[in-house]
Amino acid sequence: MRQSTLVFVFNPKNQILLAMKKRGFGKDKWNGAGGKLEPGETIAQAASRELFEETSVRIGPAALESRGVLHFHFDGNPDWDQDVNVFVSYGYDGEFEETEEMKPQWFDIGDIPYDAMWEDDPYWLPRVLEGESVEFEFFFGRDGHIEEYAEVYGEIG
Ligand code: 8OG
Repeated sequence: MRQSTLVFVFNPKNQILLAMKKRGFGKDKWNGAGGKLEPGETIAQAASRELFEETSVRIGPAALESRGVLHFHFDGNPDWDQDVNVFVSYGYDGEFEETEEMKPQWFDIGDIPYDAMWEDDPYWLPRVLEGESVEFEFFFGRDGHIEEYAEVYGEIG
């Protein structure tokens, strides 16, 4: 399956950095930074590069904590199927800046705008915020909504 990445950064006030996606897959949704791997990259390297490209902040691959993986399946659009590898970081260098792709903003943990995020996020993001690692399968129907989902139990890499 195609591999993609997703990074959530936290500040010392325990706020989470979300960014409004201005174009592409997930446009007009708040989300962490991230995207597909380039040839030769590890998953963590791709997460670090995408974070920099989308928000101007640098966090080295080794400083990103892995928090599991989400397997997405899209009925009628198998080209979109992907594994999204989730990372968190509690430290960062520099200042976040709006880029061509994303407009970043800090949110209090209690004020996460789930209504303007991917429909699956409320199933797993609260668990990641609690410090857990997660693994889920999500099946999206042709209407763009979740048809089925399941938590995957077992060892998470
Ligand atoms: O580079 P590209 O535009 O494909 O990046 C898509 C980004 O969106 C990438 O960071 C992975 C992320 N993403 C999905 N699906 C979902 C989802 O259901 N929830 C969240 N929070 N992020 C997702 O591709």
